[in-house]
Amino acid sequence: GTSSSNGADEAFAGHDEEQIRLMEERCIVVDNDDKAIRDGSKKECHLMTNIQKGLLHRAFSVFLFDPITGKLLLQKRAAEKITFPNMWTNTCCSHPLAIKGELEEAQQIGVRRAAQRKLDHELGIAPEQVPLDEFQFLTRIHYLAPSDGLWGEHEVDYILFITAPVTVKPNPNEIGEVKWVDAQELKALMNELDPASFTPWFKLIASKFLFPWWNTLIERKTSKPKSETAAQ
Ligand code: DMA
Ligand code: MN
Repeated sequence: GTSSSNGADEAFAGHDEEQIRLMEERCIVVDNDDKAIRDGSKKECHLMTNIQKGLLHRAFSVFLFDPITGKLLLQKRAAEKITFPNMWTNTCCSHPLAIKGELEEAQQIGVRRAAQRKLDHELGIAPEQVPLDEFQFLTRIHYLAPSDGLWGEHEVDYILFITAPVTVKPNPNEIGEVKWVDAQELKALMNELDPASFTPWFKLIASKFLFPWWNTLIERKTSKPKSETAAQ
């Protein structure tokens, strides 16, 4: 509302109240070596004026696969999102928060906790369906991407894969649509739609890493006994 401090802020003009509220979350500001420096609001971290001065924060990108079909769950970001609205992207992205449990770095535990929290918030996936030790950490990527001029991303992004049977109930404030795709279906979708229909980080990950990793996942599933596949 107009009485809140955010309501008077012209950076938020025309945006969704709930998404404005979420801009108060405390992200983890990091240096180029991903060393935590301090906390910073989600708003501060995503304004291009700050990003242009070098402000960088920690994030994660989850790719969730169905254990039976091997398909990847995609989401189309809701129209309500302040950054990158209406774009197709990987299963779930967000930020570990500057709170005790999510600042913890051993075995990427803080990032895993944040991933579990946001899979529930965005997709209604129960935390028990995505146990923390089931997330496979692939790598971290450092990237910068403007959204609309005012807003953008500049992150150290932890890429997490997980293969798990899940029940999905999307939160309409976060997600417009979901879709399960195999690798061929994803390639067809990426050829068919305008490149601007996909988030920049998803295109980056899809062009550099996704397909070979996805193949490895399928090979592991089809060529190893279950006991070995389950081992990390
Ligand atoms: C931010 O995702 C993280 C990456 C890797 C782009 P997001 O904009 O979906 O974050 P949130 O869901 O917290 O708004
Ligand atoms: Mn971010």
